[in-house]
Amino acid sequence: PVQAPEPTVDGFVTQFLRNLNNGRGVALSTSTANDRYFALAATVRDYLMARWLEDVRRQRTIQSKGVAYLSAEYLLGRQLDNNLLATGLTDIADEALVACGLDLDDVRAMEVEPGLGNGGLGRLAACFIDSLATLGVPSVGYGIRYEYGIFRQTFVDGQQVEQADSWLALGSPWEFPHPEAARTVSFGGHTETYDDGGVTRTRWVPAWNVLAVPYNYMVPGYHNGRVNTLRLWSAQATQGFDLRVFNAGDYQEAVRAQTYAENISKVLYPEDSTPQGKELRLQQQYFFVAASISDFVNLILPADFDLANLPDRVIFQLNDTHPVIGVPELMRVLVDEKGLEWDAAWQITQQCFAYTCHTLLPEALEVWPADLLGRLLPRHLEIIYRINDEFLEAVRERFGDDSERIRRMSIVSPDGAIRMAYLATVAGSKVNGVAELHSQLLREKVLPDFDEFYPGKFTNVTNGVTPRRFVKLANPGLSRLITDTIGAGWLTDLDRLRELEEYADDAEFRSAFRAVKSANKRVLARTLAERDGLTVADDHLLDVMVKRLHEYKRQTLKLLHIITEYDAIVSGRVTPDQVTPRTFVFGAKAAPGYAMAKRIIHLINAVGSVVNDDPRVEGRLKVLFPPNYNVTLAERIVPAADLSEQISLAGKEASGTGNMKFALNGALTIGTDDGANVEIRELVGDDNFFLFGMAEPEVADLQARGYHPIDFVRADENLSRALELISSGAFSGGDASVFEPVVSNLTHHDPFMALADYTDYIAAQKRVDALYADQDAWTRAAILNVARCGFFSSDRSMRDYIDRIWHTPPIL
Ligand code: DL6
Repeated sequence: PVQAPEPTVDGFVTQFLRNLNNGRGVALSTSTANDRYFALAATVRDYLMARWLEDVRRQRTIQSKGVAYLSAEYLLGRQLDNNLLATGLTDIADEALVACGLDLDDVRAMEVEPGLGNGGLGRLAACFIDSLATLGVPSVGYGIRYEYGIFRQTFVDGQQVEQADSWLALGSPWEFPHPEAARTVSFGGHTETYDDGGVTRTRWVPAWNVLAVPYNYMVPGYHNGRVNTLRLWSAQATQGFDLRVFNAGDYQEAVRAQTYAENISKVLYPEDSTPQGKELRLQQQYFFVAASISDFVNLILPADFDLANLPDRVIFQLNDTHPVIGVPELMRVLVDEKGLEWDAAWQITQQCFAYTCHTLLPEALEVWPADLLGRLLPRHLEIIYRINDEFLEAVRERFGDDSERIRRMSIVSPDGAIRMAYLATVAGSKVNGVAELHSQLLREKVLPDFDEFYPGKFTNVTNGVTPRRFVKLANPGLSRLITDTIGAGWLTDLDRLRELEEYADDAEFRSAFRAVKSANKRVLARTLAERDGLTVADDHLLDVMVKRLHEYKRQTLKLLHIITEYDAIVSGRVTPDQVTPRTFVFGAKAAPGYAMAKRIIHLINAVGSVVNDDPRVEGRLKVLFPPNYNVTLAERIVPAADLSEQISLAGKEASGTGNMKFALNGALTIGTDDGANVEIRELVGDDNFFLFGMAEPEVADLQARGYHPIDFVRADENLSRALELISSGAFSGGDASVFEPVVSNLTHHDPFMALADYTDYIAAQKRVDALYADQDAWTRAAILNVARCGFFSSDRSMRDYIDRIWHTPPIL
């Protein structure tokens, strides 16, 4: 075992300089900022290394049950500060750099965040692995090391332009490649039967292979000396290139196979994208899942391990449908490779998987055309068919020959596609949704037949966020105030925030709390000025909507509110001083293939330009839309926000996790009864939450009665005026055609009923204004939000998974 360097300023300086000299091959005087960042990261790694090696060793020796978290996305955010925090080295590093004549801020700015996720689902995975390490639960996060993460967003004339995110251009100091532990992953070909000593068996004869090379990342627990592993797979061709073809001068052909293979981990798949990417997406999914299962079964388990005991050793958690192809893969490994009988293998498989669903949108539940699956993974398709046959047989035994039910429950849809959520539900020991309401709707509306068939299989685990990153790192001022008030220890026991309740009426605490918020606004102002040249007024109510751009999340509803406020002033119906000064902040990326979402981004920017340039609303209304919203920017925006916009149509947002981050940082929520908003409101109390809009049953009812958005336009003059302003070309230089599709979609279809909720939303915004006018009352409500939201720690989520699904105790 290695010895960790001395945890002193001198020890740190020595190690840092050693890493600069020996690791980067430069002297301090000739080093670049990037050299220093790499040397600093290496130094932090050196402090973690002994613990990591010890944890890996211990987990292998004890062989207790652990979690293999299978996720196609990990939206990690920057690592340096998180790892310094976990090791308790932040102050030492700060002083050490000063001793070297350097500034930690300058070095920290060099880090490029690995954007290996699209949004909430990937960020949740990152929070979960942080909490698992902090709880000391043996676990490995498995995923893909995309060479290009989520695209970098820029705006050209207000429209989104995507650029490749080459986050690895300068390398990453946090990863440890292990080509010697590469796994071979196969594709294509056919299956055949053969005689195995009198038993007829099936084998897969694949057509092509790729290598999956693991890159390990440390996942340190907070102040507990534990370090888990995140293992991301990178695709490599089995053969670099064909020398014969190369020598014959056909250079392109010589590397064709290599390019094809390496495309698999080239780029993070943007959801809602084009069908052309579909095959590649399935390749990605199988690639990382097959490599991970092989890694666990062939490398982590001892050679003499009795696979009948696999459920005592691992639970593969399926993070959404993306890794569900792991179910037939484990069956294939157990039956074809390890020689187990089908029934025994199926028993094991059913205990080794659990499935988390993250959506209620039918289009987000993946289905794979059988011909595509059969072409790429012929053996897996056979296995899925057999699982389905046996499952439907069991359904028939229970319910008789109810052909309608059989059709509804079949893993294979009537048009021959494989429904991955159904496969996961049949195979999983448990199925969970991600908030109470979501889990309920999942049982009642998405998978009701399965709920009936498998009593007790469905459960809920409400999402959470890590307080280390999203309170301590993002909001040092608030963290200090909390610790000064209730003492240390709350960061790993977030329920203790309750102790703050009694300070909600304490004038001194309230003023300190307000001072923190103001300071955070100034930090955000500096960040946005440097990053995007934007200015933020510090006396405005900061009204924030940051999340993926999707119609169900209803950024258009927010826009209609802004336009209404703007219209009221410029039409003279109110005087500017009757309007609460507000800065509206948006952050959102639209999937590149999602035309309506991109048009809405264009409209936000267009409204922003007009509002921001109009002297009649100066000092009253401002719209900011910094491009390329990511975790790093979230860490600045969230602590500065006063108002958190969580305004999806009820029944559409599975949970939301942004809503939790804002509440924990003292923003008040304006929101619908959707996802985890419901639980936030229950906890913080109705007086400290601005509820509006239809609840899910009302939505269903309106849908059933027939929704005509135009009725709502006719009924509310403010709404018709706002829409008319867009239609008139007021935000598009007089050209009415530019945003006509948005208006026409809203007034004729409005699939997410923004117009139906508009009037109530505006009324709720008036309540926001009224409360904000009373700063004491507002601050009190903000404090109570912080005090009552400890439930939303991802540590609690992990405990719930452990109790309800995994049964994996921490190892001490
Ligand atoms: O569970 C994490 C996160 C939830 O908080 C969001 O509500 C949900 O939209 C998101 N789901 C996805 C999956 N696909 N879709 N849509 O990203 O998961």
